Amino acid sequence: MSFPKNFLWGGAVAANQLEGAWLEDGKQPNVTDIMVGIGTRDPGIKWNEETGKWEMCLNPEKKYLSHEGIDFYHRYKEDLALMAGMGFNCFRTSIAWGRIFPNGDESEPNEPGLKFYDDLFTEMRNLGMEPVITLSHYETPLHLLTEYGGWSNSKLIEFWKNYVTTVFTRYKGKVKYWLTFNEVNAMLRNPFVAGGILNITDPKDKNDPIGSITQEEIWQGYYNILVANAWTVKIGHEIDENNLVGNMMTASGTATYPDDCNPDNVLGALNTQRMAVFYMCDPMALGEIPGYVKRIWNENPSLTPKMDEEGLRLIRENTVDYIAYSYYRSAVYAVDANMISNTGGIAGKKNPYLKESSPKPWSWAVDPKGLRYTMNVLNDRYHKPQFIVENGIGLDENLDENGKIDDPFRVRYLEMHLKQVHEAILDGVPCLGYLWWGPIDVVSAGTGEMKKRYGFVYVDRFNDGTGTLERVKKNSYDRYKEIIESNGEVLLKEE
Ligand code: BGP
Repeated sequence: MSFPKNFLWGGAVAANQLEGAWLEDGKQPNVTDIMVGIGTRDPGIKWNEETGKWEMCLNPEKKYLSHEGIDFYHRYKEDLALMAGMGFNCFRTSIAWGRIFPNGDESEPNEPGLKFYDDLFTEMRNLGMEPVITLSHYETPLHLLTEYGGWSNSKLIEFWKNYVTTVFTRYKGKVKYWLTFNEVNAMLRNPFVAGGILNITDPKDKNDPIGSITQEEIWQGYYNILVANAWTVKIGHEIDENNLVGNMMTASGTATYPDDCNPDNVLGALNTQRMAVFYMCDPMALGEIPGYVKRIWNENPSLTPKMDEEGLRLIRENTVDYIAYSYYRSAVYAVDANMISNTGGIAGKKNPYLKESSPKPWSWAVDPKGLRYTMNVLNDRYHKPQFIVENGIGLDENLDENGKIDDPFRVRYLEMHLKQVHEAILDGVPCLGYLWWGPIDVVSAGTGEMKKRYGFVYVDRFNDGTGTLERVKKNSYDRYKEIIESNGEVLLKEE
């Protein structure tokens, strides 16, 4: 009754949310660098009538906290040591694509960027942590959007191939676990950030770059990303047969429950699961674009992407080695519910059976059993190893008068979810590991603030950009350490 031997325990972060140094050593902006919260529809670009192009134009009234992040770029040794102190045997972060190919379309990589990750991965390995590396965590170089229209343009597949070939070659032997595109299945609801798409030819509202993205562009981007994903698997295996290449889904939408047994609610819940998760995960994991996606195209022929035999064959023949995903909460579908979504996944109607949620204004429902459900559904469907690469809770926390943070709710959240992970493993789900999202406080993806803290380690930085950047262990730090040290046994014994 414990977790599997060699279970991967750790935490996950993303370059754009913690590195800072946003324009250092040759890096150029990526799509998230120009947003304060990817949930906003207000990216820092404007249409230039003279050039007929979108240009970066940051809003001077806004605080782009991610530009300095928590200064991980310069402090990663200290931070990784803190992670190793909890006993992490793996650590997930991303390569900021724009550190390697600043504009995305260069043919030669930027050596200082390559060196940074070389040193970072060496440090992880020295500390006994297996690197788990996301190739793009909402980090498409901005130039690829403003110049090419982003992923709706098939040229990006070539740029991407050059990028992944470069990093697979450079980090051969240092990195084994790779993830392609973070939460890329969010692209239907967030085509600018998750899809990396921009309408550069005929934006219908020049004050609304995101609203101007067309459905045609989104579906073309979907196909191009599927082809790029397949190329990544193929190239990854060719360069190093030990590489394991996974996709990365926001899987919260898998746990979409029908409000009741009304068949319309049951079918609606199924449709939500499909259009939130499976429409993207099926082709990546099974090699086939599902019939209900083709139906959308058949009924609206202009939405059918340009596809070719070679691309479809690649998709068929190069499915991912494992399914990686984030899970934050479940959702309830009802015909009349507003199925709102954000970085936590889909929400929908309030679930009366769930008593807890994260604090306002975020209010993400806490549903540990939803994780067990998700793991089982994904296993029944894909029969592939799974990797939970994000789970966690964001709380508004400040140091108390003794300079400490007591965070029992985070501990409970962690324990409740891990118990359900264990149940799912007993159910037969092959689970490679569990990574806590944001083991050190980082800038929130959805809202761009510091105030929403996930860490076992507190970082002294605030929404107004002030703070000493000092790191302080929260009380939860020692509990996660105990859990990891015992390979989960302390948790299970107490039942
Ligand atoms: C996921 C993202 C992460 C992350 C997390 C928490 O969607 O992959 O980047 O930040 O959600 O979301 P938030 O920071 O908005 O609370």
